[in-house]
Amino acid sequence: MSSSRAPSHPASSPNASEEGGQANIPEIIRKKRDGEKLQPEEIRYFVQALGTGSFQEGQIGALLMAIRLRGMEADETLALTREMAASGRTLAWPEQWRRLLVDKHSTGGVGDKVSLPLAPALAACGCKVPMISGRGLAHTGGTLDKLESVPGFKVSQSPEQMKEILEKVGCCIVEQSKKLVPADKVLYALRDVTATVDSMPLIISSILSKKMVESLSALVLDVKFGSAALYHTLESAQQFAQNLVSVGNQLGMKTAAVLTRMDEPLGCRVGNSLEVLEALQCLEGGGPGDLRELVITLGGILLWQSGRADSVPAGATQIGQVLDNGTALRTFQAMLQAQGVEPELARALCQGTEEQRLQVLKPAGTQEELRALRDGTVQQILALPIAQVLHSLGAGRTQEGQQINHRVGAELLVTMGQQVRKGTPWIRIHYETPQLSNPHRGTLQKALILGDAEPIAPSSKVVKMLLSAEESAATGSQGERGGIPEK
Ligand code: IUR
Repeated sequence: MSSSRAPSHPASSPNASEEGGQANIPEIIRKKRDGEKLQPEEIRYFVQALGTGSFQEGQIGALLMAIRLRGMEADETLALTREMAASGRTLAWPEQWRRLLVDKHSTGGVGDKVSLPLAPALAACGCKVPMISGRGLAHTGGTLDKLESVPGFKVSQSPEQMKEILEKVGCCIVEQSKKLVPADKVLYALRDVTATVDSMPLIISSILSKKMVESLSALVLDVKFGSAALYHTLESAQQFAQNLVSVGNQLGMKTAAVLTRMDEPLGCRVGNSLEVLEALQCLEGGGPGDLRELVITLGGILLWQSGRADSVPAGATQIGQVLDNGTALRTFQAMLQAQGVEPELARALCQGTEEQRLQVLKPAGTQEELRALRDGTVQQILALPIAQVLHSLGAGRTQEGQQINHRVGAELLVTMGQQVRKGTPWIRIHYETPQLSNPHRGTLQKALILGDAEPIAPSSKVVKMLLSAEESAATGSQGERGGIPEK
């Protein structure tokens, strides 16, 4: 496999922020702090300096905050994305894979384990999925953290190992590394601890630099909106999705986006190892309906974009078939093994009973159920307070590199629209140290919103699709849910 490598030293210093041939880093920070536009050379200098240690951590944090507060213009974001992608190697694949290379990425949610079933389902349909994923950011969970709850799973894979796994299995899920998008590895971890996660140019460059390095043919983005998402309103998420789709297309990937609701958790389980268990249910053709719906919708779009299905619904049907007939699950098992999991453990997880799975994933020491405080119909189960409590119980990080507890999590015991009686258990919290406290219990109780309305059926989380420009032209318009466009 061939690959290209960026120069390992910063380019010549930018004129505007140059002092006697030395780049003046405080000047780059000052410019962005004061709302000025950074020049492409300054952006290149910044990204290349991340790899050489010439920026102090405090300076990186300051520039991130300046970008968070002042934003970036479209061409600055595009330049940042390209430079981040060029900070490491670009993956190059056999020519015959060209149309098969697809991937999905989400902007982060609570209980969002979609990548775990989706990558093997796509591989089972003949695609190649070289997924470079992320860890938890802020209160949201990360695919890599979920997979690391499986003993032996190695998220760190070289480009050569990725190619081998793609040849054998069809999909892999790996982390950024010194070789792969190293600039994102540095910035991703620092954003998480400097309150700069929710910056549009930083999110766009983080997501699309990883995808650009994968040399994809087609990409679908799951853009979340709602009280537990980075974007709270449909309008702001749609604006963001349009920017993502536009930059993705400019970078040569057929890019589509789906806008999905993130007020309640996706599925019924939140927390790393609990989410692996739920992903396995989905891979067996079961599991919560909202999870399956999102997996088959995103997969359907990718199969259609890559020419493996005549329409999005036809693609969704294919994904449903490989979930139902066991081929996606067998592909997941093969991926676990290829990424370091002992064959017996992978078999116990993928072919075993729930009990055998729990022997591998080891539940948390303590489990406690909270009960409904009154009679009523479940109107909402707010994901944000649940995620915040789990984060403070050790499911997420407050410092870079911090160890997390993969066993911390929550199981929802009621569903939207269900009628419950006072005293009905509605959530089971899994924890160890720190212990669940009364303030935690109080916060969690506020997450269950009960009303007096008649029971209602849960509504779909998929609200809207934005297809790439080329596909929009082919289908006539952006697709709304319920009117999934035919090619
Ligand atoms: N996923 C990423 O890879 N990067 C981000 O910034 C977010 C999600 I938010």
